[in-house]
Amino acid sequence: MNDLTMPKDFLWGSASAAYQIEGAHDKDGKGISNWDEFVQIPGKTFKGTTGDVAVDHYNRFKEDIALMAEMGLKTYRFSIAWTRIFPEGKGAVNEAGVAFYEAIIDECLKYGIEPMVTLYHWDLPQRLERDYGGWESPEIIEDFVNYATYLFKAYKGKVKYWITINEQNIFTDFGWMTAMHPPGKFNEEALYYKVNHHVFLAHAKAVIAFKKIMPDGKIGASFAYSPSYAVDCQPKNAMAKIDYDNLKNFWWMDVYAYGRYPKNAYNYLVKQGVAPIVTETEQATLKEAARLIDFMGVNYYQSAAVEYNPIDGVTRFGEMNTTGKKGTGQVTGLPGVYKNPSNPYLETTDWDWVIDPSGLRYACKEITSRYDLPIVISENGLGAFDQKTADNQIHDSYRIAYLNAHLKELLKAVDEGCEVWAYCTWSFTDLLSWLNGYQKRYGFVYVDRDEEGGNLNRYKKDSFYWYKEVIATDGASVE
Ligand code: BGP
Repeated sequence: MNDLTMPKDFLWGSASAAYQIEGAHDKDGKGISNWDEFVQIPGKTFKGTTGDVAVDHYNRFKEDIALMAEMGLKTYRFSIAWTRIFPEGKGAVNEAGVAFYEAIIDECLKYGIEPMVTLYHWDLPQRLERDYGGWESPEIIEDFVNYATYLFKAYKGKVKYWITINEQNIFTDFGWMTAMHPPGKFNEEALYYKVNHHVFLAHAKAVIAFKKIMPDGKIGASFAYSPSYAVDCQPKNAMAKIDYDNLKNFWWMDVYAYGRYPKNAYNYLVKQGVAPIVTETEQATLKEAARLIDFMGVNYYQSAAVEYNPIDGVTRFGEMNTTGKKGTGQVTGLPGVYKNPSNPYLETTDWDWVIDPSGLRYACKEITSRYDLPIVISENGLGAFDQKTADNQIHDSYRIAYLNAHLKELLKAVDEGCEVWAYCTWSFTDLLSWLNGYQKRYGFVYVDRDEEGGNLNRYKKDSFYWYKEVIATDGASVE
């Protein structure tokens, strides 16, 4: 037994996202999202997988939440599909969609599970994309705030924890730089920063609206944080690290926490001719929201090694490993600034993601010293190939080892003075991985389906029982 534990009210949780689990893509009045359309483009997803059926959580949420209760989960983080609430992004409300999420919330509350709601986990109403280019237009800010405000009012008194935006850094990078997510644009750097600016303002205005409706509620954004290590102490590599942090990490977290962009990065982007324009009113809005947010949400999967990248060095557009064939991912970077080589001290997953438990503690300490904010770990987990045996067992000892090692570091982070409110694993059931199909599994609960389909039955993996014990002992069973 470990002598470090989490406080009694610690939110042991698990997370999901609407498009990745629900299915029922055209049921009960739901509108069409950017993802519903994007997955139809040949070559965009692994073996053409879609979330049309996903793992059918839409019809099986009671079974899934009963399993969460059996495990003893304290919080369930899920996202709301904007298109179920406002099928056209704005205008008429779809009551069936509002009722669907209310049923999920009530089911959680019935078992004493705290619902944690993400407003935007990447599925944008296609109508807004068509009408004005979605996030490319400032028009989206008001539509997002209306959508958010509607939900704050609808679920006030039932939902205390809210996440505005999931991984703004990822969906904008994939959407406007590498063309891997909708709207599938390539190397549109100025637009990428403009889009981000709109997302920041939408987040900020939603936070301000939230505090008027639920002054005691808790709100923040979830950032995909890869803390960085310079490959060595050569000054040019140390410089590459600080540039990487300013451009790839603080660019987002500083706006959430301070309401302003990091100066050196902004200056660099001005020289490149791609910096977003910030008006005085916008600046004030960002600062006001920064004063109001309650926590920094962190999705932690891996750290990044950083090295100086010559001007004729690697670009941002290397191949990403979406097949699970180890070693097929390529090194990427920003010419003249930094690159992210592999870290010789760390193992990787089959999808070439670095496994670095101590990076989680590093991330918490950086946030604590830089922002002095409470932390919600809104995602952490291992994507792996799992095998179901003939007698329906799933022996995922590698997942237990991964989560155990990360939790150990999180316990140490708390012991070292970080205020951590929640830890949500990704994910509770297996689900669709956006670009990697169904074969990259993350859940405590195995779902019997693959790229072609399946019967969707649920089976508890070994990790299910392991996490149950962790929760029951407040973390003392972490080895
Ligand atoms: C995060 C997303 C999740 C989830 C997870 C695992 O970036 O917020 O939605 O997909 O990563 O990533 P992947 O599915 O690519 O393995």
